[in-house]
Amino acid sequence: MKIQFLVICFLAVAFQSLAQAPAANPFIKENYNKFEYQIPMRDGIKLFTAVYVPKDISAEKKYPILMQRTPYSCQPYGADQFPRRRFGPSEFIMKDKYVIVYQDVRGRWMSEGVFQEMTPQIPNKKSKTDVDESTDTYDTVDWLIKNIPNNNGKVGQWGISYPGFYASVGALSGHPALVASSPQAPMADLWRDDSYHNGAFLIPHNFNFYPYFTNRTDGTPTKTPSGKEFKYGTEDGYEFFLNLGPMKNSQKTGLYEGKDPYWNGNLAHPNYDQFWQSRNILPHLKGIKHAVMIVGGWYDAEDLHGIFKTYGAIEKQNPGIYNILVAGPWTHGGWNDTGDQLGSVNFGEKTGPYFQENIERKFFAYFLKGEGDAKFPEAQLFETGTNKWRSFDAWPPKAAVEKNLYLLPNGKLSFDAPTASTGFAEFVSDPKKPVPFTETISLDMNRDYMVEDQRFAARRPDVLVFQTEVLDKDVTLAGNILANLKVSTTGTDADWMVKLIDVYPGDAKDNANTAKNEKMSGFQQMIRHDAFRGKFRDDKTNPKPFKPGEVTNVNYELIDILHTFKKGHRIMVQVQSTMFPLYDRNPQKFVPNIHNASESDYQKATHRVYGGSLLKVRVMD
Ligand code: PG9
Repeated sequence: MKIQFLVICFLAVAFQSLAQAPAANPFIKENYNKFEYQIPMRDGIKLFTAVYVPKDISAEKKYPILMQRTPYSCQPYGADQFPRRRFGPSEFIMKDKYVIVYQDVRGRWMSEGVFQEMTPQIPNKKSKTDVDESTDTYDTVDWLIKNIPNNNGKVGQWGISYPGFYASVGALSGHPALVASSPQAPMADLWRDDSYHNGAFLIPHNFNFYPYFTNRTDGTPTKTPSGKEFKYGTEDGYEFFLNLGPMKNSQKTGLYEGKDPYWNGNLAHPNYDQFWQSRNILPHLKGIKHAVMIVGGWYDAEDLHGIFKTYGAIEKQNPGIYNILVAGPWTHGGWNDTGDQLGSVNFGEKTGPYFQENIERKFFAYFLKGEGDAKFPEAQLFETGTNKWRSFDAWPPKAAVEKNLYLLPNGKLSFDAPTASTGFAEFVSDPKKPVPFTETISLDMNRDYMVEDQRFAARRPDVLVFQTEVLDKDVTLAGNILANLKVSTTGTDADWMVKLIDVYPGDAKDNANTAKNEKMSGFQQMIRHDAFRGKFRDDKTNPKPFKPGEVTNVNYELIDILHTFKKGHRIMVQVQSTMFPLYDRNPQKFVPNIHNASESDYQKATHRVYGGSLLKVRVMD
């Protein structure tokens, strides 16, 4: 009896585990075979690589290789385990069939070695031990070409976010078989992308991210995710992070007990020092000899800077190569979704599938299979406001004319220069009651804050509002925006956030996506914003205090847009000094490292924005 009971238990457990095993995507199982390799790099470190090969590959029917290098794992592990959902850049490409390759980058998951945050590129390598992501890419491509039977000798790479960075730096490998790279929402310089925005630290974005990087702090390859379960005790990020205070207190939360080199690496480097400078990939993006397609979204809350600066650096540093830009109304990686709306804003069509089928699919088919053509415009961008795709032969467009939008002390915003740049607008900034960055109650950096109605902020006394008269014609802005502020503070440090906003008319109608608690009537849609920590105004590496009361220039860039403010709308600019908890608070008293500030350092301050402050914008006729 006992044995029967045991057999029944065993079968029950076996069945249950099979029943729980996620069902693999049948197309993948029916059309691809899977292999797993540990590929040796030139310094002997082996990188785990999963290879999915079309079953019908043969000497007569060769396929190219399409690769992603990632810190986020090659799951599911096991040659008999297949992804539940699609794999590769899109379902279209999966079904067109390629040899699809995923690789755990050095030091992550099942690969050997030690992970480095955005591995610093070694410009002049002297020995086999001088390895970086470009050499790991070269060695991987070389091995794949030589060891995957019946590949057609061509390799492409793609990736979003961190994988986007690996695609950018992989393009420097110089391997002749690498003929197409698509860095998508790539990180370029963490001090402007995911970690800081001009010195202001992104709290929830990083606080919630780095626990996923702690499954390898002992260095041994693992298939096991880091089991960090963190009890916030609330769903309200504004409350949680206000109570947490300066980031040094993260060490007391039990989440970062001082062991995490990546989170602590961020906190140890609040200035643009060698740690960040050595990780900025942009100056290295030269000598690329193959096709590149940069992809990104106007509403990318993580690597917006990386998208346009990677495209621009490659364009400038590799004259004449095939380097194109695609930007849509997408959040971070949003081109993998329908891309037809964000928050209460509707874009009128499914821009994600359009991109996947008509741009990305054709890009790889041409360069890897020789199918179709590569007659793509230099820049294919979705113009928001009018909701239409536009093509340009250069980005930013040559036809755009630089104009000034003047912030006038009476709350007006005008393209007409004031007769005298006099007066000021002022507000009291209290770090104990910072301006929220969103009305959504969340512990995260919720994606739709990038287009959220800003009336909740406009009505606060610590947010300055400047707006044009009602527009009598459409105004299209294309390219980046340069904020030239003349400011003062009664403190010795201050943050400045500039927000560019499209103000809808009172008779604007709701759309299918308008949230039930929102109205498009008078909607103040955020179009672009960015933050600047004032201590870095003259030197990002050596910060300096403000002189209380002294009129001081704070000049910085807001990243590219292509947006039409339609006739009947207004253009609005809001200026504030807190945007919490998106960014950490500035004590408004100069301290060497704000993450180590004491509660007593945080002080109210009165800030002023003086006449003569303006935004330099590019206007399309
Ligand atoms: N760009 C994302 C990220 C990188 C580093 C810190 C936080 C987020 C990402 O790779 O998803």
